[in-house]
Amino acid sequence: VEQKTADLLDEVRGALQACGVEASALQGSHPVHTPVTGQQLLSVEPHSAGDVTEMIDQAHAAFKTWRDVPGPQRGAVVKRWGELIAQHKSDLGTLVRAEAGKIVSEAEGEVQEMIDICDFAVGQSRMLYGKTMPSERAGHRLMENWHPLGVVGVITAFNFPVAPYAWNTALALVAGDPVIWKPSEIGVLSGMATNALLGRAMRDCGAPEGVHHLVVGDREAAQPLLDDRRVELVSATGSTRMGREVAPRVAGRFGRYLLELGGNNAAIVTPSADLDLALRGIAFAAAGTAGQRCTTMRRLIVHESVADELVEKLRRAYETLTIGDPGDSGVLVGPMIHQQGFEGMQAALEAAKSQGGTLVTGGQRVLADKYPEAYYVEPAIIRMPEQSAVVCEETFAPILYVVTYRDFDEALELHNGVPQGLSSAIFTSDQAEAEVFLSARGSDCGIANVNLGTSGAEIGGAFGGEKDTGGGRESGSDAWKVYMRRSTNTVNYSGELPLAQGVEFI
Ligand code: UN1
Repeated sequence: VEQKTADLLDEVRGALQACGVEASALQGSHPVHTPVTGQQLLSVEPHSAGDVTEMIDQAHAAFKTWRDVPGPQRGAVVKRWGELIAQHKSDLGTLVRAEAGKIVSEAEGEVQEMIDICDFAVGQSRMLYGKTMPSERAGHRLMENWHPLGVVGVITAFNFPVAPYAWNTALALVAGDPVIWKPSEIGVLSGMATNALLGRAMRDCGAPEGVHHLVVGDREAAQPLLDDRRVELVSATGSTRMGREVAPRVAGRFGRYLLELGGNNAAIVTPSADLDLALRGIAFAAAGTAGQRCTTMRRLIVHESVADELVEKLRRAYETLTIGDPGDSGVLVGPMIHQQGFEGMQAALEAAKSQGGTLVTGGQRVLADKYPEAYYVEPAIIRMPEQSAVVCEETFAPILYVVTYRDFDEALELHNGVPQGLSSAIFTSDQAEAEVFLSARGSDCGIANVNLGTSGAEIGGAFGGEKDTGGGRESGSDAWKVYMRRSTNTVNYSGELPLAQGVEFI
C-alpha cells in the first residue's frame, strides 16, 4: 500500500507541475490524503482568516479595474482558461481521482464540465442582455443594464472539487466579478492546479492582478467570506447544515447567497417503464461515484407490480460492479472519501434495519486487508416498508432505499415527502404520467428528468434545487444574472417633464 501511495504521489506531483503549481507550494502544515489508499500524499500551507481578509482587499481593489474591462474581453480570459483546462484534462483528472477517489471517466467528466462551462460563459460574455421596455411616457426610454456585482466568494465540497467552482467562476468572471475560492480542505490539489491555470490565462490575456484567489484551509479561514460586506455574493455548495449557517450570516449584512445543498433524490418507476433502461439509469445514479454526488439517487419509488422484478435485476447488476482502485480499468466504484463517511453509511444501514428495512445487497466494507486506511464499500440496496425517518435524511453514501406504491398520486406524495429538493426522475412509457411528473403538481425538485437518472446533469441547464437544497441555481440557462446587479434606467428625451402615473407637480 505504501508503494501504491508513492506511485500515486508521483502521478500527482507530475500533474501539479504540468499545470504550473510551484513545488514550493507543496509543503506546509495542512495534510492532504487520498481516499484511494487512505494515506497522506503531501502537505500544503494553509491560509489564515487574516490572509483571506487580505485577499478580499486585493479582490475589491481589482474589481475597480476588472468591471471596466468589456464583457467580451473578460470572456477572452475564460476562453483561454478553457483551452488550458482542455490541454490539461488528464492532469486535472488525475488530481480529481487522487483526492476525490473518482474513476477515470468520471474524474475526466468532471473536468469536461469545466471546459463546457467555459465555452458557455464565453458565449454569454457577448449576451449579458438587458431588456428595453415601452415607457408609459412619450419621449422616454425605459431599459435595464446588467453591471458587475463585486467580489464573489465560492465555497465548494470535496465530492466535486473543481466543476462547481468553474460553473461559478466562469460566469462570475465574464460578469466582471473577482472570485475568491475556498475548496474543501479535503481536496485542494485539483483546486491549486485549476487556479494556476487561471493565473496563466489571466497573464496570457493581460488581465489585471488580484482578480482570483484560492483559500487553502478549514472553516475558520473562510469566515471573512461570510462576514465581510465587500463580498457581495457567497456561492456555497455543501451540506444543508453548512447552508443553515451561511445563509443567515450573509443575509444579516444583506449580501447575496447562492446555495446548492443536500439532495435526497428519487426515481419513480411506473408499471410501463422499460426496466432494462431503468436499471442502467438507476445503477449509475445510485452506485456511481460511490454514492457521493449531491445528485446521487437515494430513493426508488417503484410500483408494487414491478418492484420484485426490478429489485432482483438491480441486485444482480450491483453484484457485478467492480469496486477498487479508481485508476484501474474496469473499476466502476471507487472509495468513500473517509472513515466518517463510511461510519455514516453503517449507521444509516443500522437505522434502516431497525425501521423495518431488509437488506437486498451490499453495505459491506471490502479491500480492508489491502487498504486498511481506505474505505471501499459495496453499494447497498435496502427495501423499506415505508418512507421512514432514515429515508428522509441525506446520507452521503451509496445506499438506495426502495419503497413501493400503488397509485400514482401516492408515488408523487412519497416523492415530494422529504425535506430536500434537488434532482428527480421518472421511468415510464406513459406520456401523461411523465407530463404530470414535470407539471406544477409533480416533482418539487429543481431538476426533474424522464427516463434517465437523477445525476449527471449537463451544464447548459440551471443547476440547483428547492427546500433544504437551498434554492440557488448555478451553471447554465440564466444563472449568470445572480453574478450581476441590475440597473433600471429611464431616459427622457422629450424636453418636457411628464411624471409617471399622471402625477402633477410644479
Ligand atoms: C455535485 O454533486 O455537487 O449533475 C454536483 C451531476 C453533476 C454535478 C454534481 N453534473 O451529477
